[in-house]
Amino acid sequence: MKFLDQAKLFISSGKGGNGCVSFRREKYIEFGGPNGGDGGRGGDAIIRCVDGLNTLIDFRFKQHFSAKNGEDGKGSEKTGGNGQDIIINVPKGTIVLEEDNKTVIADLREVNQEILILEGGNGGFGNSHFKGPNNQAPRKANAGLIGEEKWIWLRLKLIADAGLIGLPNAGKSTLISSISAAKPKVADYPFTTLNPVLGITNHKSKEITIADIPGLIEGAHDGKGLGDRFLGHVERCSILVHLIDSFSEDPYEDWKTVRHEVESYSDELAQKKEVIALSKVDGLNEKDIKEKVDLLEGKTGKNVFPISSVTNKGLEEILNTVLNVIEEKKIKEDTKKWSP
Ligand SMILES: Nc1nc2c(ncn2[C@@H]2O[C@H](COP(=O)(O)OP(=O)(O)OP(=O)(O)O)[C@@H](O)[C@H]2O)c(=O)[nH]1
Ligand SMILES: [Mg+2]
Repeated sequence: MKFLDQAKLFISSGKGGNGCVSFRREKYIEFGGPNGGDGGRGGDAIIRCVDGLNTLIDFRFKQHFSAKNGEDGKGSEKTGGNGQDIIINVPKGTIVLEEDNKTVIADLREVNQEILILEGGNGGFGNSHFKGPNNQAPRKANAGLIGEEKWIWLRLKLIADAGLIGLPNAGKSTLISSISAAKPKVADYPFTTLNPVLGITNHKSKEITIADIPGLIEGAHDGKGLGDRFLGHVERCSILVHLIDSFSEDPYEDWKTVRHEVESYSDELAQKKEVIALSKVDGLNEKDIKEKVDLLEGKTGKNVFPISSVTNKGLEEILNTVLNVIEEKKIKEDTKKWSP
């Protein structure tokens, strides 16, 4: 199975053009001086963060990216043209790593942010550079410098305001499809979602981005069911919305299972604000809902919202909470930015 959140690329910058050996040949000038131009610079390899991309899917089909070589210098002092840069466009949230897939080269979080990954080789000097008092007719020119090449990894960690977590079949994808235009597959069997999906919802004229990830199971933080990779996608969210199926035999046990994975993954993730959504409550009567909500709130110490993505019950309330947390976090970050 191929995933869209990781890609290995081979990139190369361009070689510089060679300097040229050439002499002036003009009527009435017997011994024309050297006039070989310099080679052009090889193109750079650049990675740029752009809007409008959500996955690394394009790299499934193309893994090699080469900048163009600089042109060789020409006679009459003509410098060769510079080689064209290669620009690799990636989505917001892409981390660029060395071939070892561990050493981070860059973390591209802002649109238009770019990094120069490999520099093109310099062009070589043409023979006009080598003219001196002792050598009026140098036959020497430099070769252009070679470009560089290497393998790198791209890893996408979605940047969303809220992340949906929960066991498989908890109703995460149904929720995101009822509050946003995202239409992930929904089905009545576990592991329906295989790749993270981003949805955008408008609430009180504010945009909220929400990440739906595949269901988490015991051992997820260790990579079981690729869970560690999925947890990476909610690492940068302001708030976790933890869905628990109200039809479950033991909702508290479900909560603990997923919490254990979150806590084992990282402290940072564990400390994120979490709200609980008790899902699919259209199947329960008010008394049962209250009983389950009270029980979960008592045991977890967190706010529990009974919701139904079918009747839209509770969605307004949960979005209000999500929005409040996001706004609070923004205010905190802005204060940090502006205070000396
Ligand atoms: N009655 C009812 N059924 C729901 C609701 N939300 C989800 N379901 C059903 O629950 C099943 C699982 O829903 P999904 O949204 O695919 O669950 P998921 O959490 O995304 O599952 P994975 O992608 O496998 O992790 C589907 O059959 C849905 O129709 C709800 O609010 N009410
Ligand atoms: Mg799903």
